[in-house]
Amino acid sequence: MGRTHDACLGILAASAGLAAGHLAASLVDPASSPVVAVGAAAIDLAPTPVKEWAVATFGTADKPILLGSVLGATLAAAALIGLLARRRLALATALLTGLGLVAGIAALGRPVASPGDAVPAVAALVVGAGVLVGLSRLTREVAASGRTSAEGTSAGGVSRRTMVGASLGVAVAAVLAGVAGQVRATTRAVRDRVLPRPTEPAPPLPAGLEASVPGISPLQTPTDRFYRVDVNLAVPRVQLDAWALDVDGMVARPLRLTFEDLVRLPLVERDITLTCVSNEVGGSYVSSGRWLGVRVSDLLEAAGLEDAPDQVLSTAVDGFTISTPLAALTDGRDALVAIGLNGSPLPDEHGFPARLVTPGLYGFVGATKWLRRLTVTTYAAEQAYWTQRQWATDAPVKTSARIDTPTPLTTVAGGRVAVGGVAWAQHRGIARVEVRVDDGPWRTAQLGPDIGDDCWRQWYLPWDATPGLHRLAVRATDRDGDVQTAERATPFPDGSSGIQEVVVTVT
Ligand SMILES: Nc1nc2c(c(=O)[nH]1)N[C@H]1C(S)=C(S)[C@@H](COP(=O)(O)O)O[C@H]1N2
Ligand SMILES: [Mo]
Repeated sequence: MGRTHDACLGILAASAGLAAGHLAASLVDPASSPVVAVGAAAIDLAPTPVKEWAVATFGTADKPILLGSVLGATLAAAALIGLLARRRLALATALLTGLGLVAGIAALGRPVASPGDAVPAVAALVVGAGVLVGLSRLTREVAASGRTSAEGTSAGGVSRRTMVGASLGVAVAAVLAGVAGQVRATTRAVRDRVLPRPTEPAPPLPAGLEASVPGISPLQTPTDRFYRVDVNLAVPRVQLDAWALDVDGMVARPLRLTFEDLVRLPLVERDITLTCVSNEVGGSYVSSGRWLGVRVSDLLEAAGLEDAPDQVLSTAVDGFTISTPLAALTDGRDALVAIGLNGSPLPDEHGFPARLVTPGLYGFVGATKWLRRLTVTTYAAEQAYWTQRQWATDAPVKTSARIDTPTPLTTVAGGRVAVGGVAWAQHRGIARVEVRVDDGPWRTAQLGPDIGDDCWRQWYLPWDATPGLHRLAVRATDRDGDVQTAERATPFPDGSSGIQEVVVTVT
């Protein structure tokens, strides 16, 4: 039994520990699972440029890649610990304890951690160290009996079999614990999910252009295709009976509303497009949905504003914060505490049980998921997560258009080709979309049904395509008359301004 055996032993011990920790975390808080907690701490500590680089380079794969890296680094360290264990078991155990400590500190260092969140790290440590010490002893016994069997006894074979059996047992138990933890962490009782009827329903959706222009984004994004952006490695799973929404800060009457209280208030249904400021030109971080919720202005009115607040700081169940200009919540637009999306309760990924949706603002300043608290305050007094990272405090959505079809770098048959996509200028509305082929003139596209200024607009242009390589460009104009330009003005990171160009080959 050589170095490979020793390294595997370390890896097995760490895997068993991580699996035990994952299972324990599913009972307390999935976000305190060792790998998840360390990954989240890494996101938190990473300088903003690193975060932006990761999102730009890996896109939505950034989370699996981060978790994979943390797991890989842990197992690599575990292999080294395994190599040490044969001669210096005490040192190896101490190093393994160090890994457990890192996980524990990461879990407890989160903005909303309770002492119980240390349990997964402790479980990981106890199981990992137990397996390391146990298997190391076995290894020594096998080696010793191997020497005696060479001198004539037959005990060595039995011991070796015991070793293999014990390792397999640990491996199977680890897989079972890991899977059980994952299943527990991602399921929640269905009875939590009850959606009340709107007091003010939205009219039925008109038929969108998706029926006639293949490839164009549907007027309403199906919930399972709605883009997802957040800093969470583990999706918070909120238990309804332990949840309430607080409205506090500079108010005359602080409110605490349970889900039952919330759904008894007037509920409106609105079609609103949500966009991420990190959406690249032509990117997919934009979606439209039919939201059901309570107007934020109703809540603020019930609480009664006092003094001179200028922002509402919203806090999620995990302590993440977003600040929204008070003006955007009280100027008459339909900013909502939403509890439903497309006729169903919010999916966990999109903020169950309640989230903020602010028409016209990028998600990072107006769309807090897993909402727990609305604090009426000032920018001078409180800074939100992204504000602390030097992002803008106010971020109105830029007028933008996207070409959905034809897709970039594809080959299309010559003749009549439908160029189509969506355009959005939430809360200002789209007045015009224009398409340019190569260096030709800007030609006005047909617009799809208008379902309000807060929702995107489908558009299409029939194009007589001639053989060769062509460049298609699109730009939108909002109802304020602002034309989308090629410049990517950046008052905050990235910014989805700039026009999209798509290159296609026509045969
Ligand atoms: N709690 C919480 N809410 C959040 C975020 C987050 O990281 N945590 N990200 C925001 C950002 S940057 C965007 S663009 C939107 C995305 O909402 P969606 O994932 O439902 O599309 O959620 C916002 N709300
Ligand atoms: Mo975002």
